[in-house]
Amino acid sequence: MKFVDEATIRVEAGKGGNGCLSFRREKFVEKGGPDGGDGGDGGSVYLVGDEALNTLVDYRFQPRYRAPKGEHGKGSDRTGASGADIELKVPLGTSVFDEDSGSYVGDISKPMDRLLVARGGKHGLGNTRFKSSTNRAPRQTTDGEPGEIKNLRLELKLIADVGLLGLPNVGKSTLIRAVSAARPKVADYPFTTLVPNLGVVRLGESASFVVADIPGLIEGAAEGAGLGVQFLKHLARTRLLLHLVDVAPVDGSDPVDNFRVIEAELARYSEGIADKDRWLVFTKTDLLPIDQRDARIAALREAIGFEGSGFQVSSVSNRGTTELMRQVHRYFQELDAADSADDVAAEAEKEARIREEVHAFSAWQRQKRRARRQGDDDDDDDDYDVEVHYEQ
Ligand SMILES: Nc1nc2c(ncn2[C@@H]2O[C@H](COP(=O)(O)OP(=O)(O)OP(=O)(O)O)[C@@H](O)[C@H]2O)c(=O)[nH]1
Ligand SMILES: [Mg+2]
Repeated sequence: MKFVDEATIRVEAGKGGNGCLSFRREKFVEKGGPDGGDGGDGGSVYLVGDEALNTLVDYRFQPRYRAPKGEHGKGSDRTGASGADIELKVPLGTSVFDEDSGSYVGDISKPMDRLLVARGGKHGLGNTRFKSSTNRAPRQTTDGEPGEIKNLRLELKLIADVGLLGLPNVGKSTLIRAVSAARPKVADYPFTTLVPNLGVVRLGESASFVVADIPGLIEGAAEGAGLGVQFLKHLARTRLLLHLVDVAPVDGSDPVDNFRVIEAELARYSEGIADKDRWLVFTKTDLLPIDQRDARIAALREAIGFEGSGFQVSSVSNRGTTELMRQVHRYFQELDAADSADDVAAEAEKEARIREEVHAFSAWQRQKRRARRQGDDDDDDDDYDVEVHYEQ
């Protein structure tokens, strides 16, 4: 299965059926009254949330959907049948934009969320409707209205509570393997992870949350270097980011510089995401001699000048990993307890801002890709030809 997190589709609602022009024919009545029925309404198109899906790949293969039209009205006052609505299933976390106007249409975030994206045309009226005391034989009818036609841009942002952020090779996938049942590939070269992985962290019976491991970023990612920043959008819906910094990179690079590279790319991509709560997590602490470990890490922290919470882990020796997950869970509990109406409004505002930033960025990237291709109209530009893993 391909992992596709963006798609453009065309949805066409059905036209309403026309009203009918008809008169009753009765055996001994020369001309009966009008009996033309109304047409039926055209079918509408809805998007519906389906938690079993985690990719928009189907919409890449089949980008066009048409709801049936309403039937025309008939004689004997028979109303035409309405066209059935059609429902297109999309993964939770799908944002919908009108491709032509660029405006935001809505979000699908819960199972069975239902979003009207193209309204079916209203039915036309049969001549019966125009009967009056002064006009007993109306020849007037109306036609059904056309259905809405929309080009929609779908953008999927996976739903996770925690996002892992960092350069390639810092140990993001190893951490998610250490704390969840997810089994993303781990290797000692950059860009091992090519698509996001989700892992469910369970702490006891009822405590669980979802962690997203995304491909590593490098300097220039916002301009497309490495795998680019397109995966950052999957951090948009997280409540907490863990910024992983390797304390002893094999390439001899400076952890402080490495930290800054990620901060800069993040800020260039989306200020809203950069403003999210973020903790600093030093990884691979087993690579430091034990007697120097704490002092070296304290010095790094000082040099980085990070204000928020700081942690150290070794996923290989499982040092600090469970404790980190406990802290994350405690933090979520505090957030949930503090949730007030004000927070909800402020959160919604932040979410809207991030949605717009992510959308604008992806539109800009598409434009650049298009300009580069010049004339090549194959729009197969957002595929990652690999699998997405979601393990419980
Ligand atoms: N010594 C030590 N090595 C680690 C630790 N965590 C990860 N590694 C090693 O670091 C290398 C990279 O680990 P990954 O988990 O693949 O790193 P990543 O951040 O997911 O990398 P990308 O997917 O390329 O972005 C692998 O060789 C791991 O075995 C750790 O705690 N200690
Ligand atoms: Mg990885």
